[in-house]
Amino acid sequence: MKSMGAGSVRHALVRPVPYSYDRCIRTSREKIDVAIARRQHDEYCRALQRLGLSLIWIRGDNALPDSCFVEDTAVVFGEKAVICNMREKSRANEVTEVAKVMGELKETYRINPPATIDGGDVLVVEDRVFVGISARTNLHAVAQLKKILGNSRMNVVSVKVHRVLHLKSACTYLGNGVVILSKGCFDTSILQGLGKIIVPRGEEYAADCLAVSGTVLIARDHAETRKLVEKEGFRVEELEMSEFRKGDGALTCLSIIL
Ligand code: CIR
Repeated sequence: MKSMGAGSVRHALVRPVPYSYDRCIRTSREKIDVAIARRQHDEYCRALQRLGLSLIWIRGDNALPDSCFVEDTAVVFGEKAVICNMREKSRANEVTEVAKVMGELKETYRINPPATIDGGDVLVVEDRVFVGISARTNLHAVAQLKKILGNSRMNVVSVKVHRVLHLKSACTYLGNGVVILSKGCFDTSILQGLGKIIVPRGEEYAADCLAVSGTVLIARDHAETRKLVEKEGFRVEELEMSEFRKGDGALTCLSIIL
């Protein structure tokens, strides 16, 4: 097993699946079973704990159907946390509780209108920050992020996202200079110098996976992707994500790793 860049990772922010989750924003019409989603979330949280993360819970809120997708509310860069301005009206209030908790843990900054951004569009690879320009995230947000990170060594790069909701729906960082991605969703030349695992056709959903301390959590039933990730030296655990997939969410969306 490889040793990961994220060796000092210790906490994960998570938020319960609300009872209203079946009213979340989504493109699929498949029926969501909220009870199963809650069980899958429990399994997810247990996996994070097994991997050594201690959980910080944001108070659940049934008035916010998408609130379990906590990744979209804030992005952490070392000791700084940036609270997002979310474009979707039904999600905008998700940041209130997150900002309170984040304020206790980090030096917090805000993205302000006309900028809009979802955390799912921010892919951090060591000192590079790739920001997806998507239906949710605009160039004003990139400009504000650049200012916030201005005195750091982080380099912010924007990239247009196609066909998927967020940049991280199509690409995640596994550590040790390796990204995993699904082709055809953004200009991959931005990832120059990085090792790349390309998910096979039909397994695109597995490009949104979560690496914690050398283990990669991937969505169940993506056997080819699993083999490719293991071949790169990572340990893999599979999780059932059916109900989150129906809500256009995946593995990274359910936590913020600190
Ligand atoms: C939404 O459309 O906003 C949610 N139903 C799904 C958000 C998934 N978040 C993510 O990929 N970071």
